[in-house]
Amino acid sequence: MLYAEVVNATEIASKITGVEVDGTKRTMLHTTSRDSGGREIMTMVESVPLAPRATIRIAPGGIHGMIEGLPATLHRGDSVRVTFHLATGSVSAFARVADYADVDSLTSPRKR
Ligand SMILES: [Cu+2]
Repeated sequence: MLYAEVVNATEIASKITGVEVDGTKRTMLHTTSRDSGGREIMTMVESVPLAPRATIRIAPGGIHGMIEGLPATLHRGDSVRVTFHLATGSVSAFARVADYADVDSLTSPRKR
């Protein structure tokens, strides 16, 4: 899974049209919702709108990056380059590799 916070620091509307994680096969954007039985279901999304000055949280229970083909060479604490493809260009950043046990503490909303 890929979790992140994407900030549009501009006055121009954009959208996230894809995401790539270096060394992996592919990453899809999914949303999370619940079916009538309360089970979590994931649906692929083509793009995520990014309004001017908006912050999108790619976090557990919501939009997330579903990574396929994660190499065994990646370990907890490593950094991996992530590239977001936007309607207005591409942006890269480094993401930290974490265990599932760390996810809650790493993705809880930041105190401001
Ligand atoms: Cu998913």
